[in-house]
Amino acid sequence: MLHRLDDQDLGGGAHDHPPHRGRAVRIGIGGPVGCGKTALVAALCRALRDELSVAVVTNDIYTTEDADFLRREAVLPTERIVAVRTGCCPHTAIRDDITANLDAVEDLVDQFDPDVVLVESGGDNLTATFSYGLVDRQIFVVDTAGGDDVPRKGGPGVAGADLLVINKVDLGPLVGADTERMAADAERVRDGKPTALTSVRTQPITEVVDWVRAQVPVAA
Ligand SMILES: Nc1nc2c(ncn2[C@@H]2O[C@H](COP(=O)(O)OP(=O)(O)OP(=O)(O)O)[C@@H](O)[C@H]2O)c(=O)[nH]1
Ligand SMILES: [Mg+2]
Repeated sequence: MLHRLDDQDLGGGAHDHPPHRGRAVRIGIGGPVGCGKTALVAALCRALRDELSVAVVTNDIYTTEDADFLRREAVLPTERIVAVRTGCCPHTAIRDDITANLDAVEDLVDQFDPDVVLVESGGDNLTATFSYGLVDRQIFVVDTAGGDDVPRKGGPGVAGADLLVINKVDLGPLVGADTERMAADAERVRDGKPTALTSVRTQPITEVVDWVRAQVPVAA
């Protein structure tokens, strides 16, 4: 089925949904397969867990690998990390039929009353975006290895996400990606919304941590 852009819940769609239960700010993290979403979630948990109450929902199609990784890395207590097995296209579970994700988020909200819930989407294509019925804000992640023309091509994730993260900057020179151009192209399509360049594996992600903190009323 083809979606019109305004069906995809980006661009102020938050106002069309009833308020969420609990005080938690729900932040969706989407982007193509392997761009570094789980690595970003791990880094955010490590950076914020001592000052904020954090919980995580992960999405995988067939496995619980991302949740297993986060638990193995002990980024949060085990019970604060919940896996949703979508069994279908990742974008369906975050945009069209959000029930399983909504249940997972609300269970965490009821149990822990967290300040922030991070919802990692399964890796998907450039058109995958979250319903604002599920999240309050969304981060879209792309990486230099996925091609430096990706930001120029735009699309709802790149253009509409509340924060765009261009990750794996450390790999830019190795794959011939011009990171500066990626950032400039992103700026052109993002209408003033922020973009962060990161190398989650090798550098602190201060800009992203500050952005998340700014979304959380108790931390701002
Ligand atoms: N060099 C480099 N590697 C990275 C960086 N961020 C993540 N990686 C690596 O990229 C691979 C994929 O990272 P993940 O965090 O699993 O990516 P993902 O987007 O969660 O993947 P899916 O959930 O399968 O879509 C892992 O081997 C990470 O260690 C980075 O900034 N630089
Ligand atoms: Mg992942």
